[in-house]
Amino acid sequence: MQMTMRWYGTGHDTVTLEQIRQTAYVKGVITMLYDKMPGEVWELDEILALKKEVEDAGLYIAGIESVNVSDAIKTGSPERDKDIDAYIKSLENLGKADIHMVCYNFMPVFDWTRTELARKRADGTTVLAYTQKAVDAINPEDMFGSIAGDMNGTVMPGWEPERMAKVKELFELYKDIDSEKLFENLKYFLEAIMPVCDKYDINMAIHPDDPAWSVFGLPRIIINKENVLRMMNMVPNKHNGITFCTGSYGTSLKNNLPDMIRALKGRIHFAHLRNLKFNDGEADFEESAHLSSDGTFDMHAIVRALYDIGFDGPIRPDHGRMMWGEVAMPGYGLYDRALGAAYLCGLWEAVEKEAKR
Ligand code: CS2
Ligand code: MN
Repeated sequence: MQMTMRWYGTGHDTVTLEQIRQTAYVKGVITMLYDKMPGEVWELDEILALKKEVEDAGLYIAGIESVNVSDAIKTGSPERDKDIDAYIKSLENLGKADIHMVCYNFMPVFDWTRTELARKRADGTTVLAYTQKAVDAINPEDMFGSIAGDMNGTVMPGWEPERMAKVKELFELYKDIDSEKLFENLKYFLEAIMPVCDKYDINMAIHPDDPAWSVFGLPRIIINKENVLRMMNMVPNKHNGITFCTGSYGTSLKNNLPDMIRALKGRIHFAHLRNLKFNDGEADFEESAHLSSDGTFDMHAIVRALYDIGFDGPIRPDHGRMMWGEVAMPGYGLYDRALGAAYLCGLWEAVEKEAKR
C-alpha cells in the first residue's frame, strides 16, 4: 500500500505540500486540476506542471481524485459523446504523464451529502454528520445554502455555487433517470474509455455513492457488494475498478466492509479509510476519529482484509475532524488526517509483521 493524502492544489488547499511531506507517514498525494469543469480536457502541460510541483516538494502523484464525469454522460444526453471524447483525451494525457489511477463518481446531482459540516462533539472537535431527519425536512436548494455557508471560506468540489445555482435544472435533467438507466449510462461510458485505460494502464476507481441510499429521490447505484459486482461484470476489465471508501459503503450497516473487500479482490484500486459513529440507527451518524474505538468500524479488520487481498494501491485517510483550532475545508484539515495516516500506517505495519511471522 501507499499512504497518501488528498491535496487540492496551491491556492485551493489550506494545507501545503511541505506540511504533508513533514508527516513522514505520507509519501504520495492524490490531487486534481481544481478548476477543470466536467467535459473539459486536462491538457498535458497542465498535468506536467502539477506533477513537477508535487515532485519538487519531495512527494509524488499517486492518483487523481477526481476527473469528474459530466451530467451529459451520467444522463446519457446527446452531448455525451463529445464529453466522453474529452474524457478520453484527459486520460490519455494523464497516461502520458505516467499517472495510472483515476477516481471518479457517478452520483446524480450531488457528490457526497451531509447535513452538517461542523457538528460539535463533546471534546470540542467538529465533524461532518448526517441525519435522515434533516434531509427529509429540507429541499435541495436550501440544503445547498446551509452547506455553502459552512465551508470555512473554501469551495468544496461538487458544491460549487455555479453548479448549485442551477440545482432545479439539474433535477430536471435527471427526472427520467432511474437506477437501470444509470447503470446503462455507466456501462456506455466505461466501454468507451477502456481502450485508452488499457493502452496507458490506467486504473479507473469509481467512488461509491455517499450515503449508500437514494437521497431526494435520486437514484444511487454504487452502494453495496451486489451492485459493485454487477458494475464490474458488465465491463469485465481489470481497469474497471473501484475506490473502496469505508465512510461511504459503511453508511449502510448492512454492508460488511471486510467481507466486501475480500469479494472485490483485484478490482480495488484506491482506498479511503475513515470511521463513522452511529448515534441513532442508520439514519444518524457522524465522522469520528479514525481509531476503531471512537466509531463503529473495526479498522484493524478492514486493514487486515486489504492486506490479505494483496492491495498495493494508494490509501488515504478520508475526512478528518477539525481540531486544535485549525480552519480548513471541512473534513480536509491537516491535523486529524495526519493522525489518521499515522494510525493506519501503524495498523498496516502490525498486520504485515504478524502475517510474515
Ligand atoms: C470524497 C468525495 O470528500 C469526499 O467525500 O470522498 O468527494 C470523492 O472525492 C468523490 O465523490 C469522488 O469523485
Ligand atoms: Mn471517500
